[in-house]
Amino acid sequence: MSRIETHIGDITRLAVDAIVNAANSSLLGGGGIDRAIHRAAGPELLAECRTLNGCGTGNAKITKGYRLPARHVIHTVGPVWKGGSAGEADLLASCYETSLRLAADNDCWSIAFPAISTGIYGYPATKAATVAVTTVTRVLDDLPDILSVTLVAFDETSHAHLQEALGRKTDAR
Ligand code: AR6
Repeated sequence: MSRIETHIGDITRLAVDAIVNAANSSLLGGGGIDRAIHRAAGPELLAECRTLNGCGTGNAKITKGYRLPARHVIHTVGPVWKGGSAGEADLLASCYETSLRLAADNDCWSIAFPAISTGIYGYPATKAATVAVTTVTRVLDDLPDILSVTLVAFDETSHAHLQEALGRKTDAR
């Protein structure tokens, strides 16, 4: 059975070992999902983030989940879309790969990802879904202990992009 599943809805409600936040390099909060996660986790999350000295694009850092049902939050910084020839795909893939490895290093065996970079950062949703699915599939081969990766879409359209990307992966096998 596949360890990759999809879900439509609010990532802050998921009771998994770690949810991933699409943050910015300050790690001090912002709009979109970042705001939703900080609001649901409570002020202790921002206090811990202040100790982390930010995070580079494509990298990830882990904190506790505080008032969230998830035990941990993995904060990653996606690339801003600049047309596609500024290394965006590699940086986005690095967000997924670094977050998964960090999860495994911290005994997080169920992880939920949002569609990193596809909101305020402007990454085209179809292309981002392909990067998410291909990267998670590749990295999971190397991390047999991870039990489930949930790719979370906030609406039906994003969900359709994920399903399409997962379908292409199945066809190719
Ligand atoms: N649950 C699941 N998905 C969500 C939720 C939610 N509660 N809220 C939004 N999304 P964005 P980015 C989806 O803009 O593009 C922040 O200010 C949303 O529909 O949150 O990586 C940071 O601080 C979209 O598909 O993140 C950075 O400055 C996806 O999550 C900047 O935005 C990502 O949208 C990061 O931009």
